[in-house]
Amino acid sequence: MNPDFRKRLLKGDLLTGTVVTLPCPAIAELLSRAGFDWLFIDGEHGCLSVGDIQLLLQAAQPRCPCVVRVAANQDVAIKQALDAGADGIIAPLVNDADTAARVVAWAKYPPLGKRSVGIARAQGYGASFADYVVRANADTAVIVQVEHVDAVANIAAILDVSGIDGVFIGPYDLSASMGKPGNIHDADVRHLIETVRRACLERRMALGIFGVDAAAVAPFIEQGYTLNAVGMDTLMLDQSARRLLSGLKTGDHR
Ligand code: 3PY
Ligand code: MG
Repeated sequence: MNPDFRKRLLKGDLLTGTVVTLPCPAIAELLSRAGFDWLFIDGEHGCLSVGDIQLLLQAAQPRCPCVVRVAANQDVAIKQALDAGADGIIAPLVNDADTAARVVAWAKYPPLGKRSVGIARAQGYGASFADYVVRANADTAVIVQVEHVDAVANIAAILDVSGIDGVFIGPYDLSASMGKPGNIHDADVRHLIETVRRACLERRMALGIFGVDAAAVAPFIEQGYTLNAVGMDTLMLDQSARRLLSGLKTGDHR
């Protein structure tokens, strides 16, 4: 586990990551060398088993901190990601304070929470167990996704939950919850995103967002978003493959 990630998150450092969805360790390794501050390992929408997630973590760490977006807000997904060695978790669709409190509890050992104690990769398969158990609560980042109209309505109560280190806006699910799936530039969607930004900045809560490319994320960085994920392994591969081929066909390579 990389103790710096949570510290940098809380300090408000600009942390630019990218999303890994493919169960291929070489891709995580390659992206970990590209200069990103963190990798967003997508256990929710990526085709990743717990075993795949561990292989991605092994390929990218300790070069690059990795945060796992868990498949669902339940204790099993959270403890498996952390036991595999994630530097933090991102919990999807955290729509109210009770859910946020449960996520924190499942991610932190007692007395702060209720995380169950295992012996796995995070604990050095036993060799660094004692050290890990002492450090884990301080070094594990807990990030909640605000990506539903209900979450925006409950934003103050969610931010009041102790133990949340950051908020990550999911613009796509947020737009879907408003009956406008994918319409992330819609004025009403933008209005709710701005509501979340103000609430987070008022409380000095680290805030981030996902965007498919630099143009999508850059305006948010200017507005104080520090924990951002730009692009995705699949998009990068698809776009560069198409660009390569069309450059050859049209002569744009010259
Ligand atoms: C969303 O836009 O819904 C996301 O979860 C992005 O990560
Ligand atoms: Mg989402």
